[in-house]
Amino acid sequence: MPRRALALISVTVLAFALSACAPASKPPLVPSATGADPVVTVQVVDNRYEPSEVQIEAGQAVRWVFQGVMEHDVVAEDGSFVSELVTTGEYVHVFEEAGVFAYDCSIHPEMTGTVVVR
Ligand SMILES: [Cu+2]
Repeated sequence: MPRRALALISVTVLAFALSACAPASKPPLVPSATGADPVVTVQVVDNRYEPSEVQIEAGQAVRWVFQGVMEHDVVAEDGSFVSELVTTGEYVHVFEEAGVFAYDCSIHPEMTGTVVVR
């Protein structure tokens, strides 16, 4: 096989591998909590979480309200809360245990936030 053909195949395989791994890196969706009464609200705008850090007590809930022109989501580092990519609506999660929970937007890595549960 000519060397140029081999190079072309290598590039094609590499491009496919890269495109295939991007969506797979997002953990499975965790449904928004229903019936919870959130104590804090985080605005999701282009391109940040406002405020980027919130503090709550164990058993309390956080609400994220999506307001960006672009799609964003909320993806916990540990996969414990994962929203859909949306431009409107809200997502609620109840934090049952104390800890520090880091999250980001799956398509805007510069968007980062933290929920501190005491
Ligand atoms: Cu985003």
